[in-house]
Amino acid sequence: LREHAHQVFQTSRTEADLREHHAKLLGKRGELTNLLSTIRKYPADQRSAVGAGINALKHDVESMFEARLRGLAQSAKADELRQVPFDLGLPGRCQFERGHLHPIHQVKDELLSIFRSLGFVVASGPEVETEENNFTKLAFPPEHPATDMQDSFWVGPGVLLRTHTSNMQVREMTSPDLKLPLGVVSAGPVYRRDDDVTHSPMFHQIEGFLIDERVGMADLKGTLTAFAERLYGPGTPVRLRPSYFPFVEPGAEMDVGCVFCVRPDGGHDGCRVCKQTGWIEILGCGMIHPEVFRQCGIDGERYTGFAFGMGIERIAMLRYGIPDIRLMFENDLRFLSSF
Ligand code: FA5
Repeated sequence: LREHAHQVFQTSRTEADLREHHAKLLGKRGELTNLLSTIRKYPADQRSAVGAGINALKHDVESMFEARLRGLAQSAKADELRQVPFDLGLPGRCQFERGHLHPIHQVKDELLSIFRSLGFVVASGPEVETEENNFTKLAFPPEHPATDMQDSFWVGPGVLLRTHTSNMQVREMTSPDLKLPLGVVSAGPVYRRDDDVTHSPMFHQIEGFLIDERVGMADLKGTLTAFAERLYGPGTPVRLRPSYFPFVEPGAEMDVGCVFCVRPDGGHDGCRVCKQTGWIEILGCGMIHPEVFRQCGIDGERYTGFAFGMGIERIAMLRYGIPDIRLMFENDLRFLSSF
C-alpha cells in the first residue's frame, strides 16, 4: 500500500488528481481507513502492534501527500514564471522627472569650488551660535544695532541663530588645532529679522579669510579679482569702495561691472539691476581688525589677514535674473524646474 500510494501520488499531474488519490486512500471509505477496521479480526494480543503499524503507514502516506502537494505548487509557480515574460530591464510606465540641486546650492557649490581652486580649505560650523562668537570676539561694540533684538533671532540668553558666517573666523582662530598660515572658506545659512524682495529672514552667506605674515590689501584685491573673473568671466571690472564693518580695518565693499548692461559704448541706460551706475555690489571685505586678533589670542604684530563675506542669494539673483528673493524659498516647481 505504501508503494502504491507513492506511485499514484508521484504520477498525479494536478492538485485535483492528487487530492482524488488522497481521498481514495485516506478518505472515509479509503483503503487505509478500511484497514483500520480490520484490526478487530486480529487476536487481542496482536491488535496494538497491528494498530501501530497501520498508524505509521498512515503517517507516511500523509507525509508523501504533503510533499507532493508542495512539489506541485512549486512547479506550478515555476511554470507561471516561465510563461509570463518578465523583463526587469523594461522602463516603468510612469515617467519620474530627475531632481536637481536648488539654485542656491548650485551657486554655493560653484563659489566654494572657485575658492578651493585658489587654495582655500572648506570649513563648516553650527547655525546656533554664541553671542561671543557671533558678535563680541568680532569687536562689535555692545550698542551696535545688529546686536539689538530687532535684527537677530535669540534662542536664549547669549545664544542666537548666527547673523553672518563671520562667526567662522572666530571659530577657526580660536580652534585648538589652529595652524598658521590659514586660508578658509565657509558657506551656509544665516538668519536676520529682515523680510522684503531682496532680504529674507533666512539666507546664505559665504565667508573667506586668509591669515599669514605680511598679508595686505593687495592680496585681498588680487584674490577677489581672480574670484570675480572666474565667476563672471575674464576681464570683469571690479572696484573696492571704503565701507565699515566692526571686525575689519580698513573695510570695503566690492562692486563688479554690471554684467547685464555691458554694451560696446559702455552705456547703462535703463538698466534696473545696476540702477544705471554700471556697478553691482557683491560683497563686504577688509583687513582683519587687530582687536579681533587680540580677542582670539593671535599675535597681531606678527600676523595680518583679510576677510570677505557675501550673500549667496544675491549672486544667484544676479546670475539668473531672479527679481524676488522669496521665489527661492517658496519651492514652486514652476520656478525650481527652470534651473
Ligand atoms: C556681513 O554680513 C559681513 N559679515 C560681511 C563681511 C565679511 C564683511 C568679512 C567684511 C569681512 P552684510 O551685513 O553687508 O555683511 O551682509 C553681506 C551680504 O549678505 C549682503 O551684501 C547681502 O548680499 C547679503 N544679505 C544681507 N542681509 C540679507 C538678507 N536678509 N537676505 C538676503 N541676503 C542678505
